[in-house]
Amino acid sequence: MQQAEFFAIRGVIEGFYGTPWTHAERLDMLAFMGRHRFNAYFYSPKDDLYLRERWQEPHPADELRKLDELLQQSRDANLSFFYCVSPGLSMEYSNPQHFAALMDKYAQMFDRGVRHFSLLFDDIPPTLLHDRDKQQYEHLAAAHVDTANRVAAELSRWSGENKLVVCPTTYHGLGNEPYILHLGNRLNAEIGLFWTGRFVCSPSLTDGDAARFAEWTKHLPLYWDNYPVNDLAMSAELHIGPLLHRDPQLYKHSLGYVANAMEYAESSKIPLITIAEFLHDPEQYDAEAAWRRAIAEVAGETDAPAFLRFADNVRSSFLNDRESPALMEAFHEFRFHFFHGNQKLATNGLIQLFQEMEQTANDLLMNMQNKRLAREVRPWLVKYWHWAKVGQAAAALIAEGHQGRFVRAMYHLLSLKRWLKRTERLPHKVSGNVMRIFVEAVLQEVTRRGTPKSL
Ligand code: LOG
Repeated sequence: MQQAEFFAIRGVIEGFYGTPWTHAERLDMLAFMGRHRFNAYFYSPKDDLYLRERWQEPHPADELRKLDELLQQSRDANLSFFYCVSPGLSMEYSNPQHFAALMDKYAQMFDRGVRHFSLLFDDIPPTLLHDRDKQQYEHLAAAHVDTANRVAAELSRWSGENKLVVCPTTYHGLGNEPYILHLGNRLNAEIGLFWTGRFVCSPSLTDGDAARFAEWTKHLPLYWDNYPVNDLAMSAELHIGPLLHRDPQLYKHSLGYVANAMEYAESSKIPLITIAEFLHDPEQYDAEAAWRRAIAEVAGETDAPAFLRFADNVRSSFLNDRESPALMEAFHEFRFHFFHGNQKLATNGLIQLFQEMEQTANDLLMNMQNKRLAREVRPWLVKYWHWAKVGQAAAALIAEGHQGRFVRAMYHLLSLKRWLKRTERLPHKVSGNVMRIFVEAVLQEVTRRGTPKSL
């Protein structure tokens, strides 16, 4: 007998700003999702014109052909394909023609076999835009309730199988804000309601918050978790760390969980595998172990050790502020031995550490087997390589200074400053502040000791 699932909906949403996945990436992602027992894909790239900006226009023929292939692939992978429309930038909710255009849009997909639909009202102006709507509705929430309930009614006339999920305009918070209270309490009970938790990007999701949200809105939250997405202000970060701080009991008050992915399809698979493990057995979920398995699968067994060393320095996100734990540990050890033990050994260890770091970066930059992954993570790897150069200059400076060879120390100091400047010009976030703090400590020490004398 099949084991009962914790979350009824286990999905991925292509819901980021930025370049949408290519058709090939999507097909590949759907197969990947099937293998990892996700059961829903939400088709909603923010920059697909026909889903948002030009929502009233039907999809052109070549797009429909691709959609047909996606639908077939979803069926093969046992996934519900959720077709999502975001009309809120321009829709006049009280205008029957606009409503008809919206239903025509859904009908285009219904005719091709889609039975899962979504109506997204995120990231639109928070008030009514059109005079006619202002006359007809008290506020935005009233317009959204009316529209969503009418869409649901129409969809259920087409088929009893049809399902609708709505993303509210207030999609984060507690669930007792005026808009969501109004919407939740009047929205037809069968309609799913997205929620990102307390924040747009919520550092934690708790069962207690979920229970209160459900009490206030009369809907179990359908989590729209903004991880691993790294769009807009997060674009310098590569979100390949494991899923963290999602309450193991979350499923008790939840309709499901949907992860918003990165525009980097291949890299997204790493956190998505950890998410799949969480969804399948939240109570036994072990983030580190899941992460190692994920890296072995996506990077491949051969590259996994090097990739792990690199990835340890791109863990940081709103989920995790413990960046570069292995490097941090190495710095603590160096400090201890340098000040309380054998300084030469300590310095040699440091030199070796940064040489290995450069070697890891070079190996991955030149020889990674997963070429798509290599292409996506390249800017972060280049930054990692630069930090290795900075580290080598700092270690050489310490070694020469320690032995009283001031001219050589001076050379390494200048080299350190040059590499640091080059490195800090690269916007991609690698190693958070760990390398920077280390280098600052070295520079301070040089200044304090006045070594070389001219400084
Ligand atoms: C968007 C989402 C975007 C994400 C992260 C929701 C419901 N909507 O603030 O498309 O990828 O934040 O930037 C969002 O989260 N709005």
